[in-house]
Amino acid sequence: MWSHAYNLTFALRLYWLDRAGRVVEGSRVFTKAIVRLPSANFATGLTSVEMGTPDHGLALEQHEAYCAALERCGLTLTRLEADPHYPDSTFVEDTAVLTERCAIITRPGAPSRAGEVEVISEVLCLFYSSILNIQQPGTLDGGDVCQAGDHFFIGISARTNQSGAQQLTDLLALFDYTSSFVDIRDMDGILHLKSGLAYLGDKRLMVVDALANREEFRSYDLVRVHIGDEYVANCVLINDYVLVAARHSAIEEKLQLLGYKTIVVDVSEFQKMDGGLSCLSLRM
Ligand code: CIR
Repeated sequence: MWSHAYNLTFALRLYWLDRAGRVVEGSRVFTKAIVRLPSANFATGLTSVEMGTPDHGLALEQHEAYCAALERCGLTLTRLEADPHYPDSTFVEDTAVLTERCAIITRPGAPSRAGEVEVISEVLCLFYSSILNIQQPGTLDGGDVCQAGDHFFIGISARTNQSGAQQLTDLLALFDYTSSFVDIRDMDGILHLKSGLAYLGDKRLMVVDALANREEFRSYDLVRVHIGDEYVANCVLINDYVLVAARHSAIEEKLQLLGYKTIVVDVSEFQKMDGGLSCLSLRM
């Protein structure tokens, strides 16, 4: 049944020739994204950092600028209303894993976030013929899932357990994707795997120093992010652009030297709630 659905799914992927004339697999072509406004009580959500209370008015402005950046990348947005029942629900990325071939609804690891998946499931029905679910006892946050071509790195974290990671692996395998686990439970300051890792296409990863020596990343070109700059590792490649967090100009310049076009987005109010650029949208 799922392989039938797979055939119905429209997958877009860029390919090009490198300087030696080899075919290089690029990254996905994204056309749409789902975003959700921060609710007025968003400062009552979960956070592990002590950076002060976010300003809701400024968060709304930053969210709008973030949406404009996504549109500049070519995405058509589905904008969801804020939901005060779920103060963390602006971080939509954690509720689903969206691939070119299927959508998988997660089971968020924080109990206060469990109900966020309901609305997202309804919305995803509009876009996907194949929607699967992570089941009990598994927990999985989308922020722990980093797609690198046809391979997925899955973080085992305070939010994503072994069962959730294994279920995701098994579901992705039905659609010819491979996966491997990256245990980040002993790492301070990294809530999710993508807090310290981003795929930049063409077998290149941006990675914090603390993850750089992991065996899993040995066959990739690494753009390293040093101590003090970790927050910028949560950048997002969308079509022709990389979204980069404000106030990290050295990394931005490094990306530009590598040939990337960058868009700087200030999400300081979301950082206060442990959120970064990737968490604020579900891209497809
Ligand atoms: C939480 O702790 O769940 C939210 N305050 C932040 C979630 C950030 N999501 C992400 O990195 N994917």
